[in-house]
Amino acid sequence: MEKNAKIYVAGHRGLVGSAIVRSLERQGYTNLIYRTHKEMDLTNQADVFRFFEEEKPEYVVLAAAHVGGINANQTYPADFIYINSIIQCNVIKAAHDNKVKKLLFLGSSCIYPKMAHQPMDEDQLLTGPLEVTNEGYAIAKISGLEMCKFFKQQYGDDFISCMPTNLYGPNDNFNLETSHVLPALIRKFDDAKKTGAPSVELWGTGAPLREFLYVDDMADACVYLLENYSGLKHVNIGTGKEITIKELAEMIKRIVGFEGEIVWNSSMPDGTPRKLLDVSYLRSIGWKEKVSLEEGIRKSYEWYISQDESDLKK
Ligand code: GFB
Repeated sequence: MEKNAKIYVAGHRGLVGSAIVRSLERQGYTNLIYRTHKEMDLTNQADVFRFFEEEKPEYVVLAAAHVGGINANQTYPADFIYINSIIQCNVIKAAHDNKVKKLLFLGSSCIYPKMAHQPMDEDQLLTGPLEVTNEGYAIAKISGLEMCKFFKQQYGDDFISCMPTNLYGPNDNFNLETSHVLPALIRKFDDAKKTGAPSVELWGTGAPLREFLYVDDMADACVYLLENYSGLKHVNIGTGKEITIKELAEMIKRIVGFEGEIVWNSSMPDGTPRKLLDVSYLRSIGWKEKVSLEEGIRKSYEWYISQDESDLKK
């Protein structure tokens, strides 16, 4: 990928998109283009097709998606399946029609079968029933992965996909109704520390295991795949390490400095018991993460307290 190649990052203001912009700029890519949601509605096919015809990007990172944690996914499945399906159909088709050299599509580890053999290698996709709390999102994302594969098979488009584990870091979503667990816990413990609350309520039992990758490591892996990978199969991106939600909560509680109690609300869903990625393929092509969970949480908390409160809690 030439350093002056025209690279369109869809979703450039989100958790992953903003990290990919930082990574590309850090690695000397100077010709990045993006549009805010106000400037271009990715669910509007005419807008997307016009943008691609006018701008003719050479490379596309499709990091725009309608995302959320377990509660949002369970509550709004129609939104998750519709919005994500429309966005990816518009962008993938426009990329094909305008002869984009390469497109990277982002899946998510939660789209593997609920009871997939752990750790989950890439061949386990579509081998069993999905986790019900995020079925809408998962079906949309699976169809996006498959669409890239079929455009490669039928037309020879260099459209590749990756499958990231749970991500966190700067520009994360801290809204307690729609966020993922790690940012939710940073906010809950920070709020409780500030208000002197005696306890913090967390969801589920704390028993599920999750894998977490700092978003700047994820972004570096995406750029690495853009530069080095053109295979048919999606590539898992993760650390290969997992932690229980209870252990995660204790770690974030300590880093934030909250000294009260943790109360588990078991009326809230645990979701899938484990979703550990097998990252041996990514390792075999030479990539490994740099930021540990402890360091990543510290960086995320520092970013969180440096932000304007009102912006964070939309
Ligand atoms: O991160 P999370 O919302 O989604 O929840 P998933 C992970 C675990 O943390 C669940 C528990 O067992 C939650 O019950 N948890 C405890 C909490 N306290 C909280 C809290 O205050 N907020 C949240 N959000 N969780 C998502 C998928 O699954 O994984 C998405 O639903 C996406 O589609 C994402 O793919 C990566 O990890 O269970």
